[in-house]
Amino acid sequence: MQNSLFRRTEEEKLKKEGRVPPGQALTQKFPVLHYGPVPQFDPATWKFEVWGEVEQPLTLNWIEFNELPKTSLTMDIHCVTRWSKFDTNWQGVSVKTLVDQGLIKIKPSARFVLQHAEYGFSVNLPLDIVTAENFLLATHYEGAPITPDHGFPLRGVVGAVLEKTELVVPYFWKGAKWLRGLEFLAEDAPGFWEQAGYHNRGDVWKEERFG
Ligand SMILES: Nc1nc2c(c(=O)[nH]1)N[C@H]1C(S)=C(S)[C@@H](COP(=O)(O)O)O[C@H]1N2
Ligand SMILES: [Mo]
Repeated sequence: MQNSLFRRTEEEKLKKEGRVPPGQALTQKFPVLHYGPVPQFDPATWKFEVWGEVEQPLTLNWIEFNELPKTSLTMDIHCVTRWSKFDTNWQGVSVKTLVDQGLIKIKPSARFVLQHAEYGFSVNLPLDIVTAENFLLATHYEGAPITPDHGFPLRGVVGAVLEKTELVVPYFWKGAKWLRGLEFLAEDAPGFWEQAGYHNRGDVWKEERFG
């Protein structure tokens, strides 16, 4: 963690505002964290799929995905390895929009969602988080396409939306980079990091780091 006077002054200010969760420190960089290699993106074969507890499965190619209405979100993100980044801006498609537009019709039996990414990576979240405003299928970070090591062309992002502090705030691992689909589930199923010993819920403010 860099320790410039600027970083520490900024961190003090955020702490006074009650925005720094326990055990976290401000970073002004953007660390890269993932298991395995960075996958190649081929727009000709890339597909985004939705299946499971939905009325009808959905498949969108890269062109179709980019025609969906986009949303912009500013949120704080908190990595379980103890760095936090504040006021990060993301652009992409919210699941809420897909539901509102009737593209996804969620069955009443659905309670959880698994994000499926390249190389079989997965991560689970409760349905109410995925359909809330703090969850985004993100294509852009700070106005530019997400870089390959941060998840290009699509990643899930979940964080604290400032106006929604009453929501559970999951650690940043709960967003899958190189996202390829969403599976709606009646029963919870642990994802990659959850199976490796991380907490199933991962609430930042309760410091739910390990299960
Ligand atoms: N596909 C994939 N997504 C992933 C991971 C991973 O290993 N594979 N790691 C998660 C973890 S542990 C973190 S902290 C964030 C890191 O995102 P960043 O590299 O953009 O900072 O990605 C999450 N998404
Ligand atoms: Mo992480």
